[in-house]
Amino acid sequence: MGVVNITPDSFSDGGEFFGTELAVAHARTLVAEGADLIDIGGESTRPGALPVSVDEELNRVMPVLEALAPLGVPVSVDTSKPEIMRAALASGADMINDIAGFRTPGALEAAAPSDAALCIMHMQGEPRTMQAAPHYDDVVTEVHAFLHARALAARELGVADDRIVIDPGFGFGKSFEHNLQLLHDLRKLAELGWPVLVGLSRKSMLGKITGRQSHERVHASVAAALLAVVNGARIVRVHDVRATRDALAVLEALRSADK
Ligand code: HH2
Repeated sequence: MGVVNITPDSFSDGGEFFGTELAVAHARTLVAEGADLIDIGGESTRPGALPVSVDEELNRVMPVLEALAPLGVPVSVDTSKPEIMRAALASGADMINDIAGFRTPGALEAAAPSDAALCIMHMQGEPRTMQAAPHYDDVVTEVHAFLHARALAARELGVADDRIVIDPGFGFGKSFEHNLQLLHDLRKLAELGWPVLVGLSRKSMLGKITGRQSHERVHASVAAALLAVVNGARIVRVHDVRATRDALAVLEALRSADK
């Protein structure tokens, strides 16, 4: 999954692809580099980010979604707002990626009556304050229970299992140790049975390990994506598609010798 942030303030690429033409060109590049799926988002979720209005988010996301339709690559829309979900689904979005796990009132009801996939992500707190003092008694057990409960809630509204994707939400209300524990025990989440998506690309956890700024975290991001897939992830949300693709090709070759 290649990331296209149509925002002026995203943590790793804020402003770089702000504006419809820049965003569409970047999406095309990511597809050419081997992305199977593009995730477009009009609101930054970085710690401390300020919310964006419905109109502003629609203005950012909808023209890009419409321009990407002829490309034939599945498009995911990263939003927590039911209004954006409805508009995106009416324009053919293939996935709704909700960092709030479809907890906003009306979100599940907006996304359920469609054929699209739902990516249910775990977050403790909300972006403005989530990194202030994240606390868990047992992060893996709590994230597991949350994802299970939200997936069952989606199922109750008629969402078939093959439309559900789950995501532990690296960096969303989690300390360095929480993130590391989740990556270590990712297999436990995969055992729930729904495909696991992870977003580790360029995140601060990798900055803490390597001491590098977000743009210099490509190698660490590729390593993290590879390890996540080894630990059971099925979809990796990344900024650096070409590098990640190459690393995953090596893993695939190794796995094909495993028979
Ligand atoms: N991470 C970010 C945004 N959306 N969605 C899912 N499902 N999983 C993630 O880990 C995830 C996500 C944050 O990264 P980015 O889009 O690069 O930055 P920003 O939120 O500042 O736009």
